[in-house]
Amino acid sequence: MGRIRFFTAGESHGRGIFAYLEGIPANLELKEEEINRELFRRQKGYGRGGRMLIERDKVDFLSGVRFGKTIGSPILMAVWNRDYENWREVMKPFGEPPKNYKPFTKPRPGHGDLAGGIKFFQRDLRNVLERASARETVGRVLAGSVCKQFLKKLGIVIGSYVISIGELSPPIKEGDLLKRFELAELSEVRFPDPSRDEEFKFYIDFAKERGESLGGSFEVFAIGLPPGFGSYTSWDLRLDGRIAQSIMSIQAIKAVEIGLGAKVSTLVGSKVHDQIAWSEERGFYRLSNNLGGTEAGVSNGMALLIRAHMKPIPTLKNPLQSVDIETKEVVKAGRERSDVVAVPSASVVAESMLAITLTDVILEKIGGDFMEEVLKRWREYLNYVKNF
Ligand code: EPS
Repeated sequence: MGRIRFFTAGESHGRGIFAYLEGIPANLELKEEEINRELFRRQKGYGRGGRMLIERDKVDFLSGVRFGKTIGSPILMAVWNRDYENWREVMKPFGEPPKNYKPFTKPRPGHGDLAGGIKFFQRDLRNVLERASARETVGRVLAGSVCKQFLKKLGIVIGSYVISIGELSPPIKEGDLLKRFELAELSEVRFPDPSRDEEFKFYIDFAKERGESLGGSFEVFAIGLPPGFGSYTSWDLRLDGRIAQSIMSIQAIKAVEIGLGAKVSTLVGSKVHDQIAWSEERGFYRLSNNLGGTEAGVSNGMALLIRAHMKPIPTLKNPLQSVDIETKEVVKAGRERSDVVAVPSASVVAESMLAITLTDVILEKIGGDFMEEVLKRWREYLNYVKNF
């Protein structure tokens, strides 16, 4: 990371989830209700499990903000877990476990249980699954929604929509990215055509009845980033690489593509590269956006378009084979309350990760310790690009 430092802490059934965000300029006006709206968007989506009926995620600012504005110091935010009340005895930091407590010893294939247990020498795999859980993404949305409010001041808009769940991938109607986003916001599965919702819900219910879980794919985009962000000069400065890392780091994501993604390998050059045009009004622009807004790891002024693919949720009602780590007996994997599908939520989390990455990349280049300074430099840069 360049200018921004961002960390999360917290266990799924512990006190809460916490986000630490440092490097946001002073005097950024923040709307608490905007952050809560983003937290709510993450909780929604058809196919989530019983936990989402318990939680009502709301931000609690612990530092870095006064009278609705950032003050330049680290921002610490909390979302307190309502479910902690039900787990207090099992999750308490000190004292003995309750009398009838049974450690989690039957690792679920696909979850971090076994690999994490070996890594940290934990024989109660609850110590792994509590942090490997995607509940952690609350912290990403906390920090991401602050970054989104920063980017909005610069005229950058971020959105997402689901393109498939399992094998169900209806055609997406033509329309620009913003229109797709707008429609996805009206859909229970965040598909950019709410008239398909019943089809998706039937498909998800069918998987649920069979004790199955599902994955899927989504696209996340950013509009308004000018050319020149990121760099080709060193591997770790490449914008596409930094975006890929931030999206791939979201729980259960197994592939990330930019623009046409994997398809570029099958097409001839003339069908891939985005031809260059110029007009007085727009300056340089492209006749297509196959490369998803980056060339040589540098933004080219077109919309950033990223596609991500998520594996099915690992907790299954009809569990797969596992081995008990204590008895070494072949057993059915442990069962926990779980979601059937969480692709709509993951798309909201990806918006946040993209927002954090772009805020970092922008502040690294533009700099500035307070918003007035950042905005002045931003306007100067836009002017420079237009007149290039
Ligand atoms: C998750 C298991 C479920 C999900 C959870 C991720 O939680 P629980 O075990 O409490 O039922 O609901 O996601 C969230 C809690 C959330 O806020 O997104 C897992 O094992 O990854």
